[in-house]
Amino acid sequence: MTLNNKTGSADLLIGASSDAADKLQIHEMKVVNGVMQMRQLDSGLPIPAGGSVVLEPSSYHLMLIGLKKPLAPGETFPLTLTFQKAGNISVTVPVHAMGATQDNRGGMSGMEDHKSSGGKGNMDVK
Ligand SMILES: [Cu+2]
Repeated sequence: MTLNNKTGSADLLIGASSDAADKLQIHEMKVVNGVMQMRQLDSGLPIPAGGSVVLEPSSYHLMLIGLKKPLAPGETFPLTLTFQKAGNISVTVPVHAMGATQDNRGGMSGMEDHKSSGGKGNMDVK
């Protein structure tokens, strides 16, 4: 999933929610001392003015905590992204089969190349 900011001012992804899970967290994955680590971005994910940020497994992603029901590959589910300036934007994301990066707390979104429909307002989510 790619977040495109088509406005002239920077924005911040400050949260996300979905009926599919208890809560969603914005995570960053990076290699520290040769070890892949994941951490939650407490202050949000900045989207530069006129720029874009890609959500993918090896980088920034949304983590679904406490899935309400199992998500099967091929299904889609709705997601609401909350931006500091653009406000709430609803998208529909597909579920992909996952590999070893899955942990037992839930699933990840932003895996692979999400082609999400929807997106209104100034922030375009694809
Ligand atoms: Cu994560």
